[in-house]
Amino acid sequence: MSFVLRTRALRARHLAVKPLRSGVTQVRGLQTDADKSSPAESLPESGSATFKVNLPGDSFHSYRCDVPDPEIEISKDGLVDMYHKMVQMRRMEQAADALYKQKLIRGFCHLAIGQEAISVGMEKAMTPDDRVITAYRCHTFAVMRGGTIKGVLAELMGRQAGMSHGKGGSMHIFTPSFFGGNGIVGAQVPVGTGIAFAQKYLNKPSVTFALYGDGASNQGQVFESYNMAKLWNLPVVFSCENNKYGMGTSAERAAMNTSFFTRGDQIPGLQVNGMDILAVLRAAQWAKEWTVSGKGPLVMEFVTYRYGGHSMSDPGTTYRTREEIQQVRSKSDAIAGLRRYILEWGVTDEDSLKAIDKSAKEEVDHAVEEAKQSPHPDLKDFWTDIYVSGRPNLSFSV
Ligand SMILES: Cc1ncc(C[n+]2csc(CCOP(=O)(O)OP(=O)(O)O)c2C)c(N)n1
Ligand SMILES: [Mg+2]
Repeated sequence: MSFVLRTRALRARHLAVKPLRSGVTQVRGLQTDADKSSPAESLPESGSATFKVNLPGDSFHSYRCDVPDPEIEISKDGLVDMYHKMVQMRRMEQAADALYKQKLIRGFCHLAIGQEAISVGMEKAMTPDDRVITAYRCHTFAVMRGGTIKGVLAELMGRQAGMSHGKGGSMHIFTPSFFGGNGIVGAQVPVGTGIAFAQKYLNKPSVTFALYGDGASNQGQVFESYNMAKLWNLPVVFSCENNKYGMGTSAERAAMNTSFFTRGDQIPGLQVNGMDILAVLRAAQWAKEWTVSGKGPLVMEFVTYRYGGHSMSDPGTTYRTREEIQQVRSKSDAIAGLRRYILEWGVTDEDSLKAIDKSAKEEVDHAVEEAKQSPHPDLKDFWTDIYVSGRPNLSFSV
């Protein structure tokens, strides 16, 4: 084929796989509404007593394994707690957006507005012994894993009160169970596999969730990690947040197989409605049971969406339409979905939810003010926290 013909053929193919501009690219057959679960029994009086909820059967798709039982036990307090956390996380990210526009945050800033159900829902299934490692869209995970809103915002602003004393930025935020915040696309996946290796080596009954994006899924080091994890049956859940885009490129244009949960070859996989927090929670519980019982790794795909651009420097509307974003917001927003569960199931009333919204705003406003008051690091501290001095203590804390 001549060069011209081949170029034309490639262009035709490229156009054929381009997502329709008129609507969101749907993941075949997976239910992505945020509010289609329903209680299987009447709700108890007590806030702490659990009751059963049925998830729609098509909240999950599986590969080389059975889907989890689409039933979950949750309490009224548990639902309200998750609502509070999701609202807090959205407010925190919105505050970061505003601080960036005020030039109080400089450099890169990647927000997870739209994806809150994943960090908040997963956390509910985890214990402090479990480990999490993510890419750069990490602020909400850092708070869920023991960080603070003030610590994240101050870190983004480069202040001493930041979780890395203002010297790391969003891609260098850690807690004892959260291993960052990593800027090199995909690089956290082999590191997460190594953490899971240590968990297995030390006989810990815990799991590592290694998060990465749909774009990162095409990285060679991700497949190398899959291979070693399956060879050694490590307790790692490769957790792909499929928000449909890697920077300005849709998953359809970047990946030969967009069913990310099937990409582990011998590793079983699960695709999950990442907009219904109850589906996320159920999937994370199931994945934890699977890995801790010694069955080896899993590849989990959370189907989600980011409302904003890739980072603050991307308006996010040149490679997708405003209607597409609006359609997801109005149909699948995770916070609106949980709000509807709480109100329709009679967990609490509208006024209580408004009070939670108000207190979440106040908590974040307060954190912003405190972070602003914190000074920048001293010049002398620029040379600390770089190497471990002397003989490092090699006892692991995984
Ligand atoms: C090794 C490497 N290649 C390229 C980049 C530039 N880059 C930053 S983010 C990104 C897209 C990643 O998309 P995805 O994995 O889907 O994550 P999302 O931003 O959607 O959360 C790219 C290509 C990078 N940081 N590292
Ligand atoms: Mg992505």
